[in-house]
Amino acid sequence: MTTAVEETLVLIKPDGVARNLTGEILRRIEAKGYSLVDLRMLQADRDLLAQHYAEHEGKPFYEPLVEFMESGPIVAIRLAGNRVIEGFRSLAGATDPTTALPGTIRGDLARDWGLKVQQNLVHGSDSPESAQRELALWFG
Ligand code: IDP
Repeated sequence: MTTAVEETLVLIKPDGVARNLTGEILRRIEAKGYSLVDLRMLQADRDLLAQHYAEHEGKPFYEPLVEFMESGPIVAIRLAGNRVIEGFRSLAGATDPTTALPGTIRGDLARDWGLKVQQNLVHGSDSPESAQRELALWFG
């Protein structure tokens, strides 16, 4: 096992905020031992979302995804901890709430509510490069 203190970008997506799950999601993150370095609530505009999801442009789910992410406020979190990039993704669970394991944020909280797969409550950066790029986008 290696140790590496990292930072990652976590987003509580509009479904998480609308369903009053911000506290529950933050509780799980803090209980795991990660540190909230910075946190802001904002309504993301299309330009920010287009940059954030640039790798998915052109895919069939891109437009519904951007529309969903524009649909309400998002909580953006700069999160720090030992191997937090991989660790938070493990805490979040699989992308599709239907197959996300029990014990994960998506597995426990998204299954019966997110009727569409994009409604999976949270985002977490998937690599150190993505984390750096996404943190710069959302926190400047
Ligand atoms: P991740 O959020 O688990 O890293 P990505 O593959 O990066 O998953 O996809 C970004 C987001 O796009 C997902 O969280 C989900 O909201 C949405 N998404 C991914 N694949 C699909 C799909 O096949 N249909 C609809 N939405 C999708």
